[in-house]
Amino acid sequence: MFQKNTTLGEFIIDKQKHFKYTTGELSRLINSIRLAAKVVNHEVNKAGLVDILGNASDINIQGERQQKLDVYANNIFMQTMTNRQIVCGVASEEEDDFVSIHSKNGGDNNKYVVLIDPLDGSSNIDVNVSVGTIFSIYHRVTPVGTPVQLEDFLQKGTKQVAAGYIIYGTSTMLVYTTGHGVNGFTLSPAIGTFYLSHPDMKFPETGSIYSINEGYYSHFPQGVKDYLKYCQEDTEDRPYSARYIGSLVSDFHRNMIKGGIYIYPTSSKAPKGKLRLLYECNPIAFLTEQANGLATDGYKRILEIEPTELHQRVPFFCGSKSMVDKVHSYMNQYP
Ligand code: AHM
Ligand code: MG
Repeated sequence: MFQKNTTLGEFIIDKQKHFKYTTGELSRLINSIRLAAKVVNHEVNKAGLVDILGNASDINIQGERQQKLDVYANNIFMQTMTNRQIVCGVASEEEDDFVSIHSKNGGDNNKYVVLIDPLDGSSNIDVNVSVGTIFSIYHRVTPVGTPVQLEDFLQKGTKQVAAGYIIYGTSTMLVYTTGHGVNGFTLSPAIGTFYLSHPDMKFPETGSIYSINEGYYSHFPQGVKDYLKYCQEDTEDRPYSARYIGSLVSDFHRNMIKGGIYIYPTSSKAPKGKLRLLYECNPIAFLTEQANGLATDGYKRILEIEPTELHQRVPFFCGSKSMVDKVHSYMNQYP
């Protein structure tokens, strides 16, 4: 059992023993994410002070306007991965295509690819509300030493080696899993070190919070509408509380700690949902399952969806087991 004053650096080294025949490559990779997170955190915290607010002129692949900090965070994470040459490829929610990374020293032995959403929920930046970074790590499937291919990124979520997020909130935290539970580390701003603050995080079996953008109610599938009515019924343990930040990492983080459900369903306006399978749903689903929760598309496990494209969208239901089971019972009435 770890002391609460264990640093993330110490924790990563200790956990290396989970990986048979380890070369330390995954540890170095998580360390570099830790480093990039600190740089981005510094910039996010300055957002209200410097002239970094407002929209950059770029429109991303999703057709959405990028905020300047999105661009900044994307550059920092991409540069960290490329310059440190610890992965063979990176795909970012902010980039059209994946990037293949060649080792300058001719090694080309790196075996991991990273998929990243560098700054999720960025429409919250200019109102001083929490945002996050989400990452997902896989073993490449093509031969080491050759340029990475699309198939290295289009892997089912069950194949993830590690996943996590950084939440830039009232405190900055890094929460991650390598398939052996979920652990959360809080950044000490004075010292610049992440300390283990939330060991072995677990969703409560049930909860009383539901998080969904209810403004789109009239566009939702009937199963979701019926479930929302259930949440609002006046019984001994209901109505539930509605809490929606509009920043997936923050909504997820709260629900994991307090017990709750997050839903971004399909709608008549967004028939495939909004969230991206590879950059948002798979990593959050891996964390959810490692924390005893459930993550589905309303019917089946997110982690078993076979990806067909880098920027694929899926409906997303995730949270405390009994709450996700309950919403399924409504969804299954309209298969
Ligand atoms: P983004 O990747 O463009 O930031 O969008 C993802 C975000 C999630 O963090 C959040 O849960 C959701 O979009 C909010 O969407 P909406 O404003 O439609 O409720
Ligand atoms: Mg996003």
